[in-house]
Amino acid sequence: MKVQKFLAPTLRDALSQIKAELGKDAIVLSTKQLQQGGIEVTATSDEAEETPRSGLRGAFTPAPAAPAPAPQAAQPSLSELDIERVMTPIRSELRSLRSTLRMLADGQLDAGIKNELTLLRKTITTLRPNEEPKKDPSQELQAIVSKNILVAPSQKRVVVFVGPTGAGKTTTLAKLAAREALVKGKTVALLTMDRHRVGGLEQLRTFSRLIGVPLTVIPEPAKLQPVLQDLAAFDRLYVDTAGHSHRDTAAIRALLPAFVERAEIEVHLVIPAFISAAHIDLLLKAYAPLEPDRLLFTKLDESEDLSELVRAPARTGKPLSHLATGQRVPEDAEDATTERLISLALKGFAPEVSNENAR
Ligand SMILES: Nc1nc2c(ncn2[C@@H]2O[C@H](COP(=O)(O)OP(=O)(O)OP(=O)(O)O)[C@@H](O)[C@H]2O)c(=O)[nH]1
Ligand SMILES: [Mg+2]
Repeated sequence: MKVQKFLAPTLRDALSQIKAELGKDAIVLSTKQLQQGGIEVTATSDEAEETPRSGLRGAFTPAPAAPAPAPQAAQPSLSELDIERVMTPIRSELRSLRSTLRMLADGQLDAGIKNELTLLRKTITTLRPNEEPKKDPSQELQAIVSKNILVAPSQKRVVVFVGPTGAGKTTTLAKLAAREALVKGKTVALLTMDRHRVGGLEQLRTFSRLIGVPLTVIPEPAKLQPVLQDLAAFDRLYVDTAGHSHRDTAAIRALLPAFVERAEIEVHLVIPAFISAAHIDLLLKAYAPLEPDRLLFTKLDESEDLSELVRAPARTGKPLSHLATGQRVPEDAEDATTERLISLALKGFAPEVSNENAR
């Protein structure tokens, strides 16, 4: 018996090969669809060895059955059987393709593709912050400026400074009082509600003597209003308070009795320019009960990033009144203007070069 395997791209080619090699009476024993493509056909030329199990008979002619050969017409042609064997995996492949096409038509695969896209989009979004080109800060700030009021001068007779400890309240108060009294020739008085800080009163007393204006100590917040009436003859009254961190909300609220009558009073929240935007927002929140009318930034000379000078008033809706740029009284204070804020936010603070240093 000669059993031989034939590899061919199609069954038709395989059968041609078998016919050429084993003759037209060859019997196909098995066929196998190959994964890499093509077909493997095992065939024999020995009709005596044929087994009935396969039902695979001679590829080209029916094999004669030993005892009583069945009539040829009653059996399917061998070629058909072979083709059927080959067709089974092809049919299953077609079925799978058909179901894939149906899924496509139903949009089920679409959902899969959508999920893939969503994942891709998420990945791209997480990458984007590093990839995005940086915005032009000047354009960004100009856009803020065009939509918001950033500055407003002091408009009321009584100016009260509140804010965190060491922000520069007392020093800035002295600068402004000196300017009003000495430069503008206004009648000015200093008042203080700060009874906490060691040396605080002495500090203010020194300033009042230097500027030549009276100082009144307010023993408790509720006493502010009557004193304001007593000092009705003065053009400007500057009121100092003790510093409180944003965490000390009780102490901040304790100042409320001073503000029962607000018509004459303007509250300025004094903030060191070097603190973060988040810290500024915490201060705004903590001091909200006192309803600050203005923000006042100090210590510009100690700060690197001054963009909050533009951003904070836009974000909070509270305009800036003044800026403090150093320790010198009264020189290191100025009125806030929009142009100055943009310049400071973009270029930072540049201290004046004194003649002494220049030499
Ligand atoms: N570099 C710089 N220092 C400043 C500025 N303003 C105030 N200071 C200094 O900051 C320190 C604290 O200033 P004060 O005016 O006492 O601050 P305060 O807010 O009254 O402080 P408390 O009363 O303790 O809450 C002092 O040494 C000031 O000279 C400023 O604009 N720039
Ligand atoms: Mg003080």
